[in-house]
Amino acid sequence: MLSADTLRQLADKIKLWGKELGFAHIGICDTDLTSEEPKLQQWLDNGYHGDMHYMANHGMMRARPHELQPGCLRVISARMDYLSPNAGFAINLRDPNLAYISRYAGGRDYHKMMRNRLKKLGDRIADEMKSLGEELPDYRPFVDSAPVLERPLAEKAGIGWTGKHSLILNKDAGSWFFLGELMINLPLPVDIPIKEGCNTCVACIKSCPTNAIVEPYVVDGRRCISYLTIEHQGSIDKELRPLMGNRIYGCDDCQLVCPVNGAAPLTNESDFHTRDELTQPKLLDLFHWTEPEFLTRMQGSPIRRIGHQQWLRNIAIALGNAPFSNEVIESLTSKVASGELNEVALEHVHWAIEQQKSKQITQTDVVNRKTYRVIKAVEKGLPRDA
Ligand code: B12
Ligand code: SF4
Ligand code: SF4
Repeated sequence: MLSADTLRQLADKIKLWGKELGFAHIGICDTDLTSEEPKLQQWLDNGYHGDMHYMANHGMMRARPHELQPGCLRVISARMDYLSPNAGFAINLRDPNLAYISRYAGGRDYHKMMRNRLKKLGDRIADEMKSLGEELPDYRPFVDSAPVLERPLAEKAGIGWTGKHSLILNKDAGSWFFLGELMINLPLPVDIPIKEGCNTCVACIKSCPTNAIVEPYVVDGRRCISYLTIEHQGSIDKELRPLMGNRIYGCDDCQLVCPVNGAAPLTNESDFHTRDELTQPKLLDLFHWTEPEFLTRMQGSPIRRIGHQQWLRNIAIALGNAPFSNEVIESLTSKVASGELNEVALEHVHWAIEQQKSKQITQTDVVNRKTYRVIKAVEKGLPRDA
């Protein structure tokens, strides 16, 4: 049985080891998320999870870490920063012939890397327990695992507060970070949640291109560009397509306009640096990648997970939103002729051709007004990353 003093010292060591393993912040909380259960249930009842069926499958287990990992007493919540240098947010959003790819996805997939580091943290705790002559602890790492309600846990553990865009943010760290957890059966001392909040700011709600933030702290997943481009495999609502602009994988707008991100640190992990081919990529170049090329170039990237057809579907929407160009129409038409498209991708490519042709007659604004305001906010508020 560990004394309160030994547990406190152990918690301090865990935070130190976490830093050595590349985590920017480690916090500890208990496993009680009872107050979150009605909010999660309401979100599911509203159907905001769309076809992310895994969100509903686990029932309330997502809010009950001790049911997920029997014996678990504490959750060690960890933050890892991912903002790459030379983010070029505004450069990409301003040019509708370039693709915008969410900045979390420009480098290597974070899941395995973070899970391994969390496992190492668990192993170090086990070594320490052994050297103290104590029983070895049970622990299990989670990163973005469907069953865990990661944001409320991070909030409880003092990593940050819940922003009105529903992400966790912190005045020193902004929100450009991933979350991961180590569940453990030790009664470590818990951290205190941060009191800070968004106050009267509503910038993220106002700037969301598809109005997915339906009320403060609540995102209707079905309208979020991240869901549409990554999670949703079927046809995308025609009303939403023009609002997606050139965002072909994820979206960052609600974080781009957030004043708290002005002070966000860059990542220390070179694994998260944007790959050359994804730094200001031309839509047409990406559209021309064959399936083997897509699979080779996206090796180790989270983008690979969506597959080549969904990749083409997403780019087709952006090409439909791009300014009129004969080259674009020719590329879209030859893709149809190639016979390589599945039904869903084909329908989007036909849509893009129609959009392009309609612009031949009426050249409309290439960047819509909301996106223009986001670009301005980035250039003013995030000059380093613009
Ligand atoms: C499903 C999912 C999505 C879905 C749904 C998003 C959503 N808002 O739920 C989609 C695909 C749209 C998505 C998008 C993104 N995601 Co995502 N996603 C998840 C996942 C797997 C589950 C989230 C979840 O449980 N949603 C269900 C709802 C009910 O939970 P919630 O949003 O946390 O809601 C709570 C609060 O809003 C709160 N609440 C409700 N009312 C009120 C009122 C007040 C006053 C307060 C304080 C709180 C509050 O109660 C709710 C229940 O606890 C997590 C990983 C995980 N396992 O947790 C990653 C995760 C949340 N995603 C992440 C990221 C990075 C993104 C994107 C930024 C990716 C991108 N750039 O494209 C976008 C951001 C969109 C956005 N604004 O949320 C990170 C967030 C890191 C952070 N800093 O917070 C996570 C934690 C993954 C990770 N391991 O790092 N995501
Ligand atoms: S990620 Fe984009 S689409 Fe999703 S809530 Fe944020 S601004 Fe809206
Ligand atoms: S943009 Fe404003 S309201 Fe939205 S998360 Fe940032 S501070 Fe909060």
